[in-house]
Amino acid sequence: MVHELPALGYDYDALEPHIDARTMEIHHSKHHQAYINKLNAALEKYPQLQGRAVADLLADLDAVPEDIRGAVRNHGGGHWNHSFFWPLLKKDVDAKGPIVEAIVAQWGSLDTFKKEFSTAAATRFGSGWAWLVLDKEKLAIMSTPNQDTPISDGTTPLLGLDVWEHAYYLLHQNKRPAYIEAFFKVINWEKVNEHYEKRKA
Ligand code: MN3
Repeated sequence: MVHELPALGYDYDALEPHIDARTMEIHHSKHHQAYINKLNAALEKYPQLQGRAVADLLADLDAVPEDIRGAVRNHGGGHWNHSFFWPLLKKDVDAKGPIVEAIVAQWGSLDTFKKEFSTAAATRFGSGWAWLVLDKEKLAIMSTPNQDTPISDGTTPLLGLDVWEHAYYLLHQNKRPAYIEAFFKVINWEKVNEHYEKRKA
């Protein structure tokens, strides 16, 4: 057992009513755990890779042995993405700080950014993620399919939104836009600022 489920850092009901406790519990304790179990199973054959940070493996997937490359991409990606996602969620955090200033400088307003990010999240066909990334010092909105992660493209994720149905179906059923709207009420801008400042430093 190499990789382990990180603690959520808050209670399952901490994001109510925007994201419900049952969804958080299943998402964290079942879905995220499953990615970790399958990643660990794939790495069993390659003990030399077991001590490597999953971010390092994802940043250079071509260096991962071919027979487990897909598993590392999917389950390692799932582990990394969810570990990145949980701390991005917190209620009642004001949208302010250097990242918000940079967003306004680039998109003209936070509202315009929200619209474009929401479109990226809503139009990702099937399962995947929407992202705010730093791409060569420039902010960009992108989305990835499945559990693919911006790290594999060489960009630095600052904010991410899981748009797999398992992230919202219990509360919002098929209404992904309602979940995206709820997400904007629980963005932990302090954490997004942290990612941005760390990258700039
Ligand atoms: Mn998920």
